[in-house]
Amino acid sequence: MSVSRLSLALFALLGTAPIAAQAPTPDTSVAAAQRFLDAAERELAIKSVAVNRAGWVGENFITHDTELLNAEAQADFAAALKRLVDGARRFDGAALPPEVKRRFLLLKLQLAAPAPPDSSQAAELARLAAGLDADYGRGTYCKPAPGGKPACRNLDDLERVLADSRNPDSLLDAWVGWQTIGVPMRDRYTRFMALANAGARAMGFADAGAMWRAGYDMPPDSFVAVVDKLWLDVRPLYLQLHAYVRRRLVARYGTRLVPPTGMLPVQLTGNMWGQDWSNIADIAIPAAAGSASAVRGVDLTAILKARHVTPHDMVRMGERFYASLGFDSLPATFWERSLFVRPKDRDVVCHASAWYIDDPTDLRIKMCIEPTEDAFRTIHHELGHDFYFRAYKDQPFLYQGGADDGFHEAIGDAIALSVTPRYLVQIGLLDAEPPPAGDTLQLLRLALDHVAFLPFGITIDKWRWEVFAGKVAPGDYTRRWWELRGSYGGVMPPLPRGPTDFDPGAKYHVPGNVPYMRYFLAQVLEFQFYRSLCRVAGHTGPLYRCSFYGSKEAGQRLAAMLALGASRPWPDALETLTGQREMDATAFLDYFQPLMVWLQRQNRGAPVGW
Ligand code: X8Z
Ligand code: ZN
Repeated sequence: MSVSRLSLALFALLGTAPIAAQAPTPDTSVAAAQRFLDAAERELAIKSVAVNRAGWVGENFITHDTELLNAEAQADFAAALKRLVDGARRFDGAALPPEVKRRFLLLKLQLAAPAPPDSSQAAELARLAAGLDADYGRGTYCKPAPGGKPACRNLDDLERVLADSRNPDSLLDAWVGWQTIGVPMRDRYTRFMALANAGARAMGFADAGAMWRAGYDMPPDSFVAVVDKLWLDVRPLYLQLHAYVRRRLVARYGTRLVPPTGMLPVQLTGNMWGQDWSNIADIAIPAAAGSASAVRGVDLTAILKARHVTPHDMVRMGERFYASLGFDSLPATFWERSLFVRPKDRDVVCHASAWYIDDPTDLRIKMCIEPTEDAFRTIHHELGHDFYFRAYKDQPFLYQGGADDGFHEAIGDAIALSVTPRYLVQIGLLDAEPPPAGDTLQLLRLALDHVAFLPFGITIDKWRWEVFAGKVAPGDYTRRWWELRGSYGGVMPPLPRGPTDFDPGAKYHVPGNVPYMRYFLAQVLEFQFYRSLCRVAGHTGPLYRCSFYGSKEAGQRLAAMLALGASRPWPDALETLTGQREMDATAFLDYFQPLMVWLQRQNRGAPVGW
């Protein structure tokens, strides 16, 4: 039902005669607001299925046509949403209960890039969004081969070099090569942002970044203060890890490549973006005298490779974890429709994602799975999204979301923290649990992922918020990107970057327009969730040894929070699971406490910071 027909019907119900030349007073009662929202939800629920299907096909079979079909579906949804948000304006200032106001806010926040008022600009925005996303998926780095066809490598190939090669020239080449995919995106991204900003402004937000910050049940300034405080709480641990890893890199590559008191060259971190250093565990955890392999932590990647565990097996293992908590197993369609392996014959966006296409059960993941620990954890991450989708599927449409987006990202990661050595023994991937003497280096392995991620997690949207706010000119995008990567994380590019480079475009969430602060929040929240679930499961002893695998009690507690979806402000959801109403980093810091002590000892007398 269209909004104009709805308001006409309401007017007829009231039965008052219009006064000539005077606009009728709209009904802004609570009941009218609820009816409006119910109708909006019905319309959006239908339209969202088309968006999901087009999005799935657009990312899974990248062609000229699927890109346009994706853009059309997005534009159609965005136009409907715009009409609804405009219609909702008549309730501005009406005395409405908080839960109704919350639904109106959630309505405005449905799209990360809302349509601008001008319809041709709205179509342009949808095309730019679909095009940038597809271009990321198509991205390859081709090098002229002497006398032959250029040799092209996709992101998987280049990421493998970053993870496995220890040859500085190969690392530099792979890193610089991948950044080239960003260059042609810069001007389109600039235009994309201007149009998204126009959409956000039409809804009363200062810009799209301000709109993103409005989704956290607190005044936007307070949200920024909470984020900054969390970062300051975990920063000392990061500084210790950074200093330690820098010394290990100096030992490996020498001071010509690694400045002993400076920043880490990103191409030496084992990861394209320097966001996860677990691929250089071999460098960080040397086979020095006294550290027998049994105390050097479990190398899950080596195990998965040695045992020839297939991508399908890895997903089954993830599913079994959730089933052990009491969740229903995944439907047959999940196995039929998901993508687990990069297809050889077509372009796809391989960046891992989880999908809920339509009611009641069409859940999927899309991932190009390699036999690595990183992928194993990411599978649990993606399944966390799917089990969350299913848990809140009976909520009204606007409440079909995480308590906030950080919650959505944290669920599967909290589960993955239960992938402990003991759990690997339980599921038959490891023959025997390593002795307690191995705990610290096992923690170091995890810190190379979780602790290293923190400054990266915060910087992406610190950058985007500034860019959306118009504080950075296009010629300075990449300069500012690295300034923030440097000041928060002490990570630097291997070569000077120029004004036409667009390194942010080489990170999926920028062309994909996925807000990123969610991952920083998730990094903190997942430890809060995990600590509570461990307590419910009756765990005693050091937190990092806990696995709540098989605990139906933990499963019930988790399910109760998931089922709330976005129906309550996030502090209520957090309280349901943890008894706390605030995000705090104590669980994170408790978990890594023994490592902090060890790192401080290792770093004694050595430079810390940059
Ligand atoms: O994008 C993701 C997930 C999909 S929601 C794989 N993550 C961030 C990233 O890869 O940059 C998970 C960790 C951070
Ligand atoms: Zn995710």
